[in-house]
Amino acid sequence: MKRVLSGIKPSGELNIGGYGGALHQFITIQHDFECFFFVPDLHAVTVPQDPKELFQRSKEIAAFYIAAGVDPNKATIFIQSHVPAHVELGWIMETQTHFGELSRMTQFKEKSEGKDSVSSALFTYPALMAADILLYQATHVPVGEDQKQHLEMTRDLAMRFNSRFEPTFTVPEPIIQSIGSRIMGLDDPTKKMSKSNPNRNSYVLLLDSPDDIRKKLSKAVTDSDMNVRYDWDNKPAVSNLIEIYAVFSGDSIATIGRRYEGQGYGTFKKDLAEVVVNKLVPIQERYREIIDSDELIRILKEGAVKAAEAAHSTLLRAKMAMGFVTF
Ligand code: AQP
Repeated sequence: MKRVLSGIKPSGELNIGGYGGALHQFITIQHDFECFFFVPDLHAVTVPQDPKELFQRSKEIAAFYIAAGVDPNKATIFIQSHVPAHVELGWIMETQTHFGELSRMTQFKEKSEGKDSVSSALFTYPALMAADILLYQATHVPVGEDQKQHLEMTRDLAMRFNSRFEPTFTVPEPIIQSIGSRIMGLDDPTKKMSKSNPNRNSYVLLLDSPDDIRKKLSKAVTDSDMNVRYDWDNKPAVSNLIEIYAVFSGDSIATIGRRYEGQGYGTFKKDLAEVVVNKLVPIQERYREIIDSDELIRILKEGAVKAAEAAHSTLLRAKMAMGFVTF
């Protein structure tokens, strides 16, 4: 059975980067895989979070999964901290992880750069991520470019554990989509579009009003060439916008290139905004129906029970393999 685990951290308001790199994929893969889509709240707290915001954002991310089209009857949707097995296997994974490996993680280097102090959990984050994936015996993990290194480490840890003790974990494969796996900031195409960027014009939020979406996309940086062409080496800002267009319209890069050949940026940016608005408005409507509903609570409670059942047998096997006393 092919199984997927993936999630989006509740570390800020969801933007079209997370949509392109994750959520958008969830909708299609749910038909081909048994899916576990979780809200990694334990990962979010590796950097300081305001408690009220964390509470709200965790519900928001789950509501967006459903609003964007994840079917809770097909996929299991749950909040990570509702399944304690994550923390328990996370600790076990830490015991198998080398300090040097963690030190090489580029995300840790980026997130700790220039900070006086960071939590030790930010450093050991990849061990918890490995536990998340391995608990469910996931065969596949959809990842954005930036998570490739962490998934590689998950694979190493699974193989290390399997050979040191006994075969326990499935070694997962990445699914990296060619389009939308790295959506860059609207203000700077050399930086990934990120929830935690303080510049609100660097991203379009999934909850932005149609007017704000239009404004932000019209202000997005381009270049002085005035030619809509997909060429990451020479035209990264425009290539990024073309990629966003492709994710939100479903059109291929070649089709978009042909459509806007010789037309300059004005028309292209206006059409791009309409493509994004048309996709987001129905998602926003469904989101507003469910965010404060009993339906959402029911889905999350049922999801936690199903996830805990699936996680339990792996955790038990891992503990037995290591020699823990289990009854
Ligand atoms: N800009 C992006 N382009 C493509 N994929 C992206 N992802 C996130 N941003 C982009 C992918 O979405 C999945 C979930 O990401 P996440 O929110 O859990 O973590 P993140 O990558 O750390 O997201 P942010 O927005 O950068 O959050 P902060 O600023 O809080 O760290 C992942 O597969 C990710 O690759």
